[in-house]
Amino acid sequence: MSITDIVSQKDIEAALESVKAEGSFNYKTFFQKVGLTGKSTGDAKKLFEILDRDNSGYIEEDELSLFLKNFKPSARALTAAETTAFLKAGDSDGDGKIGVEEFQALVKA
Ligand SMILES: [Ca+2]
Repeated sequence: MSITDIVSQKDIEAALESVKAEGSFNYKTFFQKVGLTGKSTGDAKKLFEILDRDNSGYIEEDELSLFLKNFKPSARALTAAETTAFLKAGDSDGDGKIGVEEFQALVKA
């Protein structure tokens, strides 16, 4: 499974360009730009599996900080503040990590 099976290379480039500056990452805007908003739960699950690098069944904080690198290896890591905000937005049950259903809800929103 490759990220470009889910979203287009062109949209990835444009979305990454828009979050180049540290502190500029907002998951909602990014999901929109990269074409994820409104994707099916199946596509959201595929992306979740890419983001869950250690296959633990959850996206933990360290994996979340590397979020942009899944779209392009040379992309920057998220700052601590960006990672925390992203985690808070997705972690609706408050266990400190994002499960697949929580992630699907984020993509749908
Ligand atoms: Ca994980």
